[in-house]
Amino acid sequence: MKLILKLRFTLLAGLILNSAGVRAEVNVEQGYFRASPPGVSTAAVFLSAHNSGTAPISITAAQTPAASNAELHNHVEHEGMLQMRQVDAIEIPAQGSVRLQSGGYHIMLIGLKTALKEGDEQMLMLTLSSGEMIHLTLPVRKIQPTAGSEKKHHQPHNMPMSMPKP
Ligand SMILES: [Cu+2]
Repeated sequence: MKLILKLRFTLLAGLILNSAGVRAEVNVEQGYFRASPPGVSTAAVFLSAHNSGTAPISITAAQTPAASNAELHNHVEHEGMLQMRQVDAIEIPAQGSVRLQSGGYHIMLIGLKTALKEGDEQMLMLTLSSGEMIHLTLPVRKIQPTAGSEKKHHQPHNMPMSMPKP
C-alpha cells in the first residue's frame, strides 16, 4: 500500500514537472487551415513548429472542432508517386523546426463538419509528447499556388523536412 502511494506520487510529480518545464519550448507559426469547397469532406492544416528546448519533442495528436478526425500524415514517394501515409508522431528536433506543408508532413482533417471558407478562423489543438497541449486559432487560407506544376513535382520531396535557423 505504501509502495503504491509512493509510486503514484512520483508519477504525479513527474507530470507536473514536465508540463511546467516545456511550456515555452514549442512555438507554432504560420499555421493555417487550407480552404475547402462545400461538399468536400477532407482538408489539411499546415504550420511551422519550433522547439527551443534541448531535447526533441513530437506532435503526437491533433484535434479540431471542424472535423471528426484529425490525423498526422506524411507524403512519401512510392514508385514515382507521392502518397500520403499516416504517422504516429511528427518530431520537432531540439533547437530546430519542422514544417508541415503541401507535399510533406501535414495534419489531415477527415469528416469535415463545415466548409472551410477563406477568411474564417478555426481552432486546432496539438498534443505533444511532453503531455502539453497547444491551443491555436488559425486562419483559413487558400493554398499558395506554386509557380507551375513542373516545379511542384520536383521541388518538395528533396528538401529536408526541417532546417535549423541560420
Ligand atoms: Cu493526408
